[in-house]
Amino acid sequence: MTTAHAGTASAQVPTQSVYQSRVADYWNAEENPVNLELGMIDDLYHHHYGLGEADRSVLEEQDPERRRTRITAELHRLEHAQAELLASHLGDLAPEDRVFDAGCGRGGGSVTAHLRYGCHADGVTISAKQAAFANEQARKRGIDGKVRYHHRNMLDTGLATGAYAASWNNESTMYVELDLLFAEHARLLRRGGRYVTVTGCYNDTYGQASREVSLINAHYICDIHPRSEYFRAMARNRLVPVHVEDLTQAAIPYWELRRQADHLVTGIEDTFLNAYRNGSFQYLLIAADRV
Ligand code: GPP
Ligand code: MG
Repeated sequence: MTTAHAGTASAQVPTQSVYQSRVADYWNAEENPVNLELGMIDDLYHHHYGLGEADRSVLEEQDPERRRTRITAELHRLEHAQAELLASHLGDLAPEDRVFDAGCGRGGGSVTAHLRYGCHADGVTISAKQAAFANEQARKRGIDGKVRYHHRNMLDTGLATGAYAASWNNESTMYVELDLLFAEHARLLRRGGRYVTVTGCYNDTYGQASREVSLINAHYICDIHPRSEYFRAMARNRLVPVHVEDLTQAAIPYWELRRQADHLVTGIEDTFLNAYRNGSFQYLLIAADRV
Protein backbone atom coordinates (compact mmCIF):
# COMPACT_ATOMS: atom_id res chain seq x y z
CA MET A 1 0.00 0.00 0.00
CA THR A 2 1.06 3.54 -0.66
CA THR A 3 0.26 6.27 1.82
CA ALA A 4 -0.84 9.49 0.17
CA HIS A 5 -0.32 12.69 2.13
CA ALA A 6 -2.61 15.65 1.54
CA GLY A 7 -1.75 18.40 3.97
CA THR A 8 -2.03 16.96 7.45
CA ALA A 9 -4.54 14.29 6.42
CA SER A 10 -3.29 10.95 5.15
CA ALA A 11 -5.25 8.19 3.46
CA GLN A 12 -4.36 4.73 2.24
CA VAL A 13 -4.84 4.47 -1.52
CA PRO A 14 -3.99 1.56 -3.79
CA THR A 15 -0.96 1.96 -6.02
CA GLN A 16 -2.50 1.98 -9.47
CA SER A 17 -1.33 2.22 -13.08
CA VAL A 18 -3.38 3.89 -15.80
CA TYR A 19 -4.27 0.40 -17.07
CA GLN A 20 -5.51 -0.59 -13.63
CA SER A 21 -7.63 2.57 -13.48
CA ARG A 22 -9.28 1.62 -16.79
CA VAL A 23 -9.96 -1.88 -15.44
CA ALA A 24 -11.47 -0.35 -12.31
CA ASP A 25 -13.64 1.90 -14.52
CA TYR A 26 -14.94 -1.19 -16.32
CA TRP A 27 -15.92 -2.96 -13.10
CA ASN A 28 -17.32 0.18 -11.49
CA ALA A 29 -19.66 0.56 -14.47
CA GLU A 30 -20.45 -3.14 -15.02
CA GLU A 31 -24.10 -4.12 -14.47
CA ASN A 32 -24.55 -7.08 -16.80
CA PRO A 33 -27.85 -8.90 -16.19
CA VAL A 34 -25.89 -12.15 -16.54
CA ASN A 35 -24.15 -11.25 -13.29
CA LEU A 36 -26.87 -9.39 -11.38
CA GLU A 37 -29.89 -11.54 -12.26
CA LEU A 38 -28.02 -14.74 -11.45
CA GLY A 39 -26.67 -13.32 -8.21
CA MET A 40 -30.00 -12.12 -6.89
CA ILE A 41 -31.37 -15.69 -6.89
CA ASP A 42 -29.58 -16.47 -3.61
CA ASP A 43 -27.39 -13.38 -3.08
CA LEU A 44 -24.27 -15.17 -4.29
CA TYR A 45 -22.80 -12.83 -6.88
CA HIS A 46 -20.21 -14.60 -9.02
CA HIS A 47 -17.88 -13.17 -11.67
CA HIS A 48 -16.85 -16.35 -13.39
CA TYR A 49 -18.32 -18.93 -15.73
CA GLY A 50 -20.02 -22.26 -15.13
CA LEU A 51 -18.97 -25.91 -15.14
CA GLY A 52 -20.65 -29.23 -15.77
CA GLU A 53 -23.55 -30.67 -17.75
CA ALA A 54 -26.41 -28.25 -18.30
CA ASP A 55 -30.08 -29.18 -18.02
CA ARG A 56 -31.06 -28.16 -21.53
CA SER A 57 -34.73 -28.94 -20.92
CA VAL A 58 -35.00 -25.34 -19.67
CA LEU A 59 -34.85 -24.28 -23.34
CA GLU A 60 -38.02 -26.25 -24.11
CA GLU A 61 -40.07 -24.35 -21.56
CA GLN A 62 -43.09 -22.89 -23.39
CA ASP A 63 -44.01 -20.03 -21.07
CA PRO A 64 -41.58 -17.18 -21.95
CA GLU A 65 -41.33 -15.76 -18.43
CA ARG A 66 -40.77 -19.17 -16.89
CA ARG A 67 -38.26 -20.03 -19.64
CA ARG A 68 -36.16 -16.99 -18.76
CA THR A 69 -36.31 -17.76 -15.05
CA ARG A 70 -35.30 -21.39 -15.55
CA ILE A 71 -32.39 -20.53 -17.87
CA THR A 72 -31.13 -17.93 -15.39
CA ALA A 73 -31.33 -20.44 -12.53
CA GLU A 74 -29.54 -23.12 -14.55
CA LEU A 75 -26.65 -20.80 -15.46
CA HIS A 76 -26.36 -19.79 -11.82
CA ARG A 77 -26.29 -23.44 -10.75
CA LEU A 78 -23.36 -24.04 -13.15
CA GLU A 79 -21.48 -20.95 -11.95
CA HIS A 80 -21.98 -21.97 -8.35
CA ALA A 81 -20.70 -25.47 -9.13
CA GLN A 82 -17.50 -23.82 -10.39
CA ALA A 83 -17.16 -21.82 -7.14
CA GLU A 84 -17.68 -24.98 -5.09
CA LEU A 85 -15.08 -26.85 -7.12
CA LEU A 86 -12.52 -24.13 -6.45
CA ALA A 87 -13.43 -24.04 -2.75
CA SER A 88 -13.07 -27.83 -2.51
CA HIS A 89 -9.36 -27.47 -3.39
CA LEU A 90 -8.53 -24.97 -0.64
CA GLY A 91 -7.46 -27.68 1.80
CA ASP A 92 -8.71 -28.66 5.23
CA LEU A 93 -9.72 -25.28 6.61
CA ALA A 94 -10.94 -24.59 10.13
CA PRO A 95 -13.19 -21.71 11.28
CA GLU A 96 -10.19 -19.85 12.74
CA ASP A 97 -8.29 -19.97 9.41
CA ARG A 98 -8.10 -16.96 7.08
CA VAL A 99 -8.43 -17.08 3.30
CA PHE A 100 -7.59 -14.43 0.71
CA ASP A 101 -9.75 -13.91 -2.41
CA ALA A 102 -7.71 -11.99 -5.01
CA GLY A 103 -9.97 -10.15 -7.44
CA CYS A 104 -13.10 -10.91 -5.44
CA GLY A 105 -15.64 -9.11 -7.62
CA ARG A 106 -19.04 -8.83 -5.91
CA GLY A 107 -17.94 -11.33 -3.30
CA GLY A 108 -19.59 -14.70 -4.10
CA GLY A 109 -16.38 -16.73 -3.83
CA SER A 110 -15.50 -15.59 -0.32
CA VAL A 111 -19.05 -16.26 0.87
CA THR A 112 -18.89 -19.73 -0.70
CA ALA A 113 -15.62 -20.50 1.13
CA HIS A 114 -16.97 -19.12 4.41
CA LEU A 115 -20.19 -21.15 4.18
CA ARG A 116 -18.15 -24.29 3.48
CA TYR A 117 -15.44 -23.91 6.13
CA GLY A 118 -16.63 -21.22 8.52
CA CYS A 119 -13.31 -19.46 7.87
CA HIS A 120 -12.43 -15.76 7.87
CA ALA A 121 -12.12 -14.27 4.38
CA ASP A 122 -10.51 -11.13 2.98
CA GLY A 123 -11.51 -10.23 -0.57
CA VAL A 124 -9.65 -7.61 -2.59
CA THR A 125 -10.95 -5.80 -5.65
CA ILE A 126 -9.69 -2.79 -7.57
CA SER A 127 -13.30 -1.63 -7.93
CA ALA A 128 -14.60 0.52 -5.05
CA LYS A 129 -18.13 -0.24 -6.17
CA GLN A 130 -17.65 -4.00 -6.07
CA ALA A 131 -16.03 -3.82 -2.60
CA ALA A 132 -18.93 -1.75 -1.24
CA PHE A 133 -21.50 -4.06 -2.82
CA ALA A 134 -19.80 -7.18 -1.44
CA ASN A 135 -19.50 -5.70 2.07
CA GLU A 136 -23.19 -4.81 2.03
CA GLN A 137 -24.02 -8.40 1.07
CA ALA A 138 -21.88 -9.73 3.93
CA ARG A 139 -23.59 -7.33 6.33
CA LYS A 140 -27.05 -8.46 5.19
CA ARG A 141 -26.05 -12.09 5.71
CA GLY A 142 -24.68 -11.28 9.16
CA ILE A 143 -21.20 -12.58 8.29
CA ASP A 144 -19.43 -9.21 8.08
CA GLY A 145 -17.48 -10.10 11.24
CA LYS A 146 -15.70 -12.85 9.29
CA VAL A 147 -15.96 -11.91 5.61
CA ARG A 148 -14.50 -8.55 4.58
CA TYR A 149 -13.85 -6.91 1.24
CA HIS A 150 -11.24 -4.27 0.55
CA HIS A 151 -10.82 -1.77 -2.25
CA ARG A 152 -7.18 -2.58 -2.89
CA ASN A 153 -4.73 -3.75 -5.49
CA MET A 154 -4.25 -7.53 -5.35
CA LEU A 155 -0.55 -7.08 -6.15
CA ASP A 156 -0.04 -4.85 -3.15
CA THR A 157 -2.70 -5.71 -0.58
CA GLY A 158 -1.26 -4.43 2.67
CA LEU A 159 -2.70 -7.57 4.33
CA ALA A 160 -0.66 -9.43 6.95
CA THR A 161 2.32 -11.57 5.89
CA GLY A 162 1.90 -15.33 6.48
CA ALA A 163 -1.60 -14.89 7.90
CA TYR A 164 -3.49 -16.96 5.33
CA ALA A 165 -4.10 -20.72 5.14
CA ALA A 166 -5.40 -20.50 1.56
CA SER A 167 -5.82 -18.02 -1.25
CA TRP A 168 -7.13 -17.97 -4.78
CA ASN A 169 -7.79 -16.15 -8.04
CA ASN A 170 -11.03 -17.08 -9.74
CA GLU A 171 -10.70 -15.76 -13.30
CA SER A 172 -8.75 -12.70 -12.26
CA THR A 173 -5.12 -13.58 -13.08
CA MET A 174 -5.49 -12.19 -16.63
CA TYR A 175 -5.49 -8.65 -15.26
CA VAL A 176 -2.02 -8.79 -13.73
CA GLU A 177 1.61 -9.83 -14.18
CA LEU A 178 1.85 -13.33 -12.79
CA ASP A 179 5.23 -12.85 -11.09
CA LEU A 180 3.94 -9.89 -9.10
CA LEU A 181 0.72 -11.71 -8.28
CA PHE A 182 2.33 -14.93 -7.10
CA ALA A 183 4.89 -13.02 -5.05
CA GLU A 184 2.01 -11.43 -3.14
CA HIS A 185 0.23 -14.79 -2.64
CA ALA A 186 3.51 -16.35 -1.45
CA ARG A 187 3.94 -13.48 1.00
CA LEU A 188 0.39 -13.79 2.38
CA LEU A 189 0.24 -17.59 2.61
CA ARG A 190 1.70 -19.40 5.56
CA ARG A 191 4.16 -22.18 4.81
CA GLY A 192 2.11 -25.20 3.67
CA GLY A 193 -0.77 -22.94 2.65
CA ARG A 194 -2.74 -23.66 -0.50
CA TYR A 195 -3.14 -21.47 -3.59
CA VAL A 196 -5.81 -22.20 -6.22
CA THR A 197 -6.61 -20.58 -9.51
CA VAL A 198 -9.30 -21.26 -12.07
CA THR A 199 -8.34 -19.42 -15.21
CA GLY A 200 -8.64 -19.12 -18.95
CA CYS A 201 -5.22 -19.43 -20.53
CA TYR A 202 -4.02 -19.67 -24.08
CA ASN A 203 -2.69 -23.00 -25.20
CA ASP A 204 1.06 -22.98 -25.94
CA THR A 205 0.63 -25.84 -28.39
CA TYR A 206 -1.54 -23.60 -30.58
CA GLY A 207 1.35 -21.18 -31.01
CA GLN A 208 0.53 -17.66 -29.94
CA ALA A 209 -2.71 -16.01 -28.84
CA SER A 210 -5.51 -16.73 -31.35
CA ARG A 211 -7.96 -14.23 -32.81
CA GLU A 212 -10.56 -15.44 -30.29
CA VAL A 213 -8.18 -14.98 -27.36
CA SER A 214 -7.47 -11.45 -28.61
CA LEU A 215 -11.21 -10.75 -28.84
CA ILE A 216 -11.71 -11.93 -25.25
CA ASN A 217 -8.84 -9.67 -24.16
CA ALA A 218 -10.45 -6.69 -25.88
CA HIS A 219 -13.89 -7.48 -24.44
CA TYR A 220 -12.73 -7.52 -20.80
CA ILE A 221 -9.62 -5.28 -21.12
CA CYS A 222 -7.43 -8.14 -19.96
CA ASP A 223 -4.30 -9.98 -21.10
CA ILE A 224 -4.72 -13.76 -21.12
CA HIS A 225 -1.47 -15.56 -20.27
CA PRO A 226 -0.16 -18.73 -21.90
CA ARG A 227 -0.49 -21.92 -19.86
CA SER A 228 3.29 -22.24 -19.56
CA GLU A 229 3.64 -18.88 -17.82
CA TYR A 230 1.57 -20.05 -14.83
CA PHE A 231 4.00 -22.85 -14.01
CA ARG A 232 7.10 -20.74 -14.59
CA ALA A 233 5.83 -17.94 -12.38
CA MET A 234 4.66 -20.35 -9.65
CA ALA A 235 8.04 -22.07 -9.61
CA ARG A 236 9.73 -18.69 -9.20
CA ASN A 237 7.48 -17.84 -6.25
CA ARG A 238 7.53 -20.87 -3.94
CA LEU A 239 4.22 -22.24 -5.26
CA VAL A 240 4.42 -25.93 -6.17
CA PRO A 241 1.50 -27.36 -8.18
CA VAL A 242 -0.23 -30.30 -6.53
CA HIS A 243 -3.24 -30.63 -8.84
CA VAL A 244 -3.84 -29.46 -12.41
CA GLU A 245 -7.16 -30.04 -14.15
CA ASP A 246 -8.12 -29.16 -17.69
CA LEU A 247 -11.74 -28.02 -17.36
CA THR A 248 -12.15 -26.97 -20.99
CA GLN A 249 -14.69 -29.67 -21.94
CA ALA A 250 -16.66 -29.13 -18.73
CA ALA A 251 -16.84 -25.38 -19.51
CA ILE A 252 -18.61 -25.79 -22.88
CA PRO A 253 -22.22 -26.63 -21.79
CA TYR A 254 -22.41 -23.35 -19.84
CA TRP A 255 -21.52 -21.33 -22.94
CA GLU A 256 -23.86 -23.39 -25.13
CA LEU A 257 -26.72 -22.52 -22.79
CA ARG A 258 -25.66 -18.91 -22.23
CA ARG A 259 -25.56 -18.19 -25.99
CA GLN A 260 -29.26 -19.09 -26.13
CA ALA A 261 -30.21 -16.93 -23.16
CA ASP A 262 -31.42 -13.89 -25.11
CA HIS A 263 -32.11 -11.95 -21.91
CA LEU A 264 -28.57 -12.45 -20.61
CA VAL A 265 -26.11 -12.62 -23.53
CA THR A 266 -23.28 -10.09 -23.64
CA GLY A 267 -22.00 -10.94 -27.14
CA ILE A 268 -18.86 -12.84 -26.12
CA GLU A 269 -20.49 -16.29 -26.00
CA ASP A 270 -19.60 -17.61 -29.49
CA THR A 271 -16.04 -16.34 -29.13
CA PHE A 272 -15.55 -18.52 -26.03
CA LEU A 273 -17.03 -21.55 -27.78
CA ASN A 274 -14.81 -21.04 -30.84
CA ALA A 275 -11.73 -20.48 -28.69
CA TYR A 276 -12.32 -23.69 -26.73
CA ARG A 277 -13.14 -25.69 -29.84
CA ASN A 278 -10.23 -24.57 -32.02
CA GLY A 279 -7.79 -25.57 -29.28
CA SER A 280 -6.36 -22.10 -28.73
CA PHE A 281 -7.80 -21.54 -25.28
CA GLN A 282 -8.15 -23.68 -22.17
CA TYR A 283 -10.04 -23.44 -18.90
CA LEU A 284 -7.71 -24.69 -16.18
CA LEU A 285 -7.67 -25.30 -12.43
CA ILE A 286 -4.27 -25.24 -10.75
CA ALA A 287 -3.83 -25.93 -7.04
CA ALA A 288 -0.40 -25.32 -5.54
CA ASP A 289 1.25 -25.60 -2.16
CA ARG A 290 3.19 -22.70 -0.67
CA VAL A 291 6.54 -24.17 0.33
C1 GPP B 1 -15.83 -13.18 -15.72
O1 GPP B 1 -16.46 -12.12 -15.21
C2 GPP B 1 -14.69 -12.84 -16.59
C3 GPP B 1 -13.55 -12.22 -16.25
C4 GPP B 1 -13.32 -11.77 -14.89
C5 GPP B 1 -12.45 -11.90 -17.17
C6 GPP B 1 -12.05 -12.83 -18.27
C7 GPP B 1 -12.00 -14.26 -17.91
C8 GPP B 1 -11.40 -15.21 -18.66
C9 GPP B 1 -11.47 -16.65 -18.24
C10 GPP B 1 -10.65 -14.91 -19.89
P1 GPP B 1 -18.01 -11.82 -15.39
O2 GPP B 1 -18.83 -12.87 -14.78
O3 GPP B 1 -18.18 -10.45 -14.86
O4 GPP B 1 -18.19 -11.83 -16.98
P2 GPP B 1 -19.59 -11.76 -17.75
O5 GPP B 1 -20.14 -10.40 -17.50
O6 GPP B 1 -19.25 -12.01 -19.18
O7 GPP B 1 -20.47 -12.84 -17.16
MG1 MG C 1 -20.69 -13.50 -15.30
